[in-house]
Amino acid sequence: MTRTPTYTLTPSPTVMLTPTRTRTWTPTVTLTPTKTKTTTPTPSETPLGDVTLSGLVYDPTTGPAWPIPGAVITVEMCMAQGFQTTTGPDGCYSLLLPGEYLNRCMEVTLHAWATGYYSFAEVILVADLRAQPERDIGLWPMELPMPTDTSTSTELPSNDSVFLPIVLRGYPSASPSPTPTRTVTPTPGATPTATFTPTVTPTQQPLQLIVNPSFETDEAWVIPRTVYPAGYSVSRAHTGARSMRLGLAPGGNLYSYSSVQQTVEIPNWATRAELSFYYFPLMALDDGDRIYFCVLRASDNTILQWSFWTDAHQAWNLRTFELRDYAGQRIKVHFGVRNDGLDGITAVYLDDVELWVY
Ligand SMILES: [Ca+2]
Ligand SMILES: [Ca+2]
Repeated sequence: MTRTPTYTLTPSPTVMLTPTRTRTWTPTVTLTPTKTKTTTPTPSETPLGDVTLSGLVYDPTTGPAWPIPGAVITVEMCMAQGFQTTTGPDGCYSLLLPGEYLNRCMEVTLHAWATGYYSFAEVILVADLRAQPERDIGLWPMELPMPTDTSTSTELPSNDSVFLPIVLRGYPSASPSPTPTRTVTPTPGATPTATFTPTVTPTQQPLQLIVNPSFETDEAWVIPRTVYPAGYSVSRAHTGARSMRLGLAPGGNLYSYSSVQQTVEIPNWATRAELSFYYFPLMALDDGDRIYFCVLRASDNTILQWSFWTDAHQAWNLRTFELRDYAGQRIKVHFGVRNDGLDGITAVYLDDVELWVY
């Protein structure tokens, strides 16, 4: 029943997990910011209110932080102005943000992207940015989501073209820059909550948005084509006869992602949007394998939030996520398992995925 950690990994030469992760950080590198401002940035002191944003861009799925070189970092200001740099060989970046721009904005948007990864975007209050200018960014690896052979593949765009950034640099400030009218008092440390004012229609009935929530038919769910795709399974079911298998069925071990997703539109009147699901994990702890859930923006697959975890409790576990932040948006709910190809293997059965909006 419990798998003994036999240490007989075949020394396959296709090792995907052993790039030399020695951080060859030669301190002479001093990342050359692609934007050479005439003012020489003095990174430490900021007499004019400049901020030097810096940090590490890494792959969070690989256990220890795995640096991503060549990632592009962009900060968009509230006016038509942006600043950009890339990460060095060690995955680190440094970007000078002039105070003359920062002081005109309540918040800025931090973007990061790299080839082979989902792009990242976060709105940050300028006050928070000043308080914490070191920002490490995790980028989630793409799984080459492609249409499944069967069906409704309309919302899967061709991959490579959708992550192009919008770099607004040096454009004449288009249309009077909206003066920030938000009455937010930026308490340091507070997470920037978007002040979204839903128009509540009290008579609205609760809705369940997930189609085919119990995986009893083949409709609605999209299974990205990976080296080991997810699949419908009759091995276990929380209700009905079937569930969705994520991860590896017993057999060999393989570095792989297995995932399933469905596109939904959260109504703009939603004040609550509770996603719930049951999952039955077959995994060992002390392994690099991960279960994960993420929310993607449907239009371009930008990852909006993610969570990954391990769970060795071999039972139907219930888990929930609150998705009301996406009211009025089309999103993809995306479930997956990442096997690291080492030690044990992980399979997770997913069933009864429901998204109730109120
Ligand atoms: Ca079922
Ligand atoms: Ca493993």
